[in-house]
Amino acid sequence: MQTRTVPTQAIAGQRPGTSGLRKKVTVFQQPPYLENFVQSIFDSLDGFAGRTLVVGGDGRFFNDVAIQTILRMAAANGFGKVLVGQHGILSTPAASCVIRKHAAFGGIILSASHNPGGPDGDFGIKYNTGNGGPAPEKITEAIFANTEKITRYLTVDAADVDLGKLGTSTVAGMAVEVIDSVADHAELLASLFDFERIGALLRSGSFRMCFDAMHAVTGPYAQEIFVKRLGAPAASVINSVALPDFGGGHPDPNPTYAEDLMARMFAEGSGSESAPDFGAASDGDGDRNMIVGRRFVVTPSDSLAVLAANATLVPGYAGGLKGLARSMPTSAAVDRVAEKLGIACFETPTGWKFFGNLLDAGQITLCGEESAGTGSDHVREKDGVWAVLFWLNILAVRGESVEAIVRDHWKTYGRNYYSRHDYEGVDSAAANALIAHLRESLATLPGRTVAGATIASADDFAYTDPVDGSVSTAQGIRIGLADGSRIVFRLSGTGTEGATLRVYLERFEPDAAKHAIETQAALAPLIALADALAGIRERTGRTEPTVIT
Ligand code: VG1
Ligand code: CO
Repeated sequence: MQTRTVPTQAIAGQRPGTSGLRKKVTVFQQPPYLENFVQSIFDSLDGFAGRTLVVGGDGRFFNDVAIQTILRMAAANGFGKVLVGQHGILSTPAASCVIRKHAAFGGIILSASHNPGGPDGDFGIKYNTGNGGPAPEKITEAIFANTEKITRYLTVDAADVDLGKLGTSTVAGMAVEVIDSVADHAELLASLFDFERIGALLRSGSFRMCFDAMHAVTGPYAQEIFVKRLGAPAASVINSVALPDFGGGHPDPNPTYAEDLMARMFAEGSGSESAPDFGAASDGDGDRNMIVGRRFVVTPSDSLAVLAANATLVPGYAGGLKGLARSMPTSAAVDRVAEKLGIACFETPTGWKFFGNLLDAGQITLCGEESAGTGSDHVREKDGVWAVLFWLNILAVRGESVEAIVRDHWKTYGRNYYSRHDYEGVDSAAANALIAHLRESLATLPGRTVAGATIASADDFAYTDPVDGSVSTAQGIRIGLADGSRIVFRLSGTGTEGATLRVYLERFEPDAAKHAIETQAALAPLIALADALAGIRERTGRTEPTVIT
């Protein structure tokens, strides 16, 4: 093998965010942007000589080109083998599954997840460790440090691998095995859920489902699992052809961007024109899920709580749950379930990488985020199709509607009214100043009454990992009110244009007679308070959020 050492220079701004490095496709397309980052990943790892690397992505524009570059660099750096999904496709949870099942050293996932794709869209790349999970901050910071001092990258001269053909070939002596993108993940999911019972429900003719793959990576997974294995009618899966630009859409499963699904789930017609019983959507890389009942959207924080409360109905979790975890901005609905079950509930910073240690240590079984991510210890990523199957399994056993199950949950545990307001593409300087201003006022806020509300606590969330003791600071501004309500402010770490301000609003309502209020109305006083505290309108020039979830 002829390794080629190519001189290069550090490129500024290659620090991974909440979930890997995300930039415009046009940025990644300019050598040596991708090469520098990939070499910096390899330079931050030890002991991979001769070992296996998993590579795959969400199929977005530039995915195939980037994979060929990575294969040559993996060979030059001394990996023994690469497992790559057919056509370069692996959903994020499937990649996690493949890393674990094949005891790989780690994996590189190419995705900008819920960000739009195409030649003018976004691209992304992240490294997952041998447990199948996103690299912890210790590694992402080491990668970043390497990007700042890189002087060369290693590659080989070799032809492209045919990613369409299953089987093994070589790149400069390194084995490359093209694997079925779906098989391993589907097999794992079949071992957790009651496929017979779910299949019977989907084939019954009296239950209709609509899964919206949003022209993203879950298309092939949904076809194989829902249609082929479970026998759902073909019409149960829409937008299932994965496209490099996601059909021009924004593959973020929320009521604003999943328009097709929302139109169907809120349809007023009758018979086959009526709204299906169950709707769901996933995102670009298949790790998120949105759950919708007939004319009823399930808030992701509630969905996590409902799955936890009903987990023992599902074969894979029939033995009970070890513990639960949620990201800090996620509502405390799941905390109430943990309390009732007498198990621990951990509060972690935003991003799946913070769940890894708790899952590895066997301290938690289920975890989730308000951003439509739910998962368990079956892999080390959030898993969209898994969450949909979990809901289907519960629906098949309980025989009630989605809405009835959620309303019943509120009756038992109380309702955590919850909403997130996103202000996208805000001027970065203005967004940073807004957060800085809040940070400076933290010490003076407790005890003060603003817009009629008494503030009980105010801090900038810091987290000490209970397993390895690592500390993460500045993870979001939390304002707690005397009545238990809460507002959280943080800036997104996944965007590529300007800044995205996220404002998370939460109010607990124990009284079942007050569970039917429209969410934004129920949170109106908090929305006003958020503006009064942070000066959102004044500082960003925005009168309303870009997206409300
Ligand atoms: C967002 C979500 C966070 C999620 C992350 C990656 O991060 O808020 O909960 O883990 O995206 O999800 P941020 O920093 O933009 O708020 V995915 O599906 O885009 O990989
Ligand atoms: Co995603």
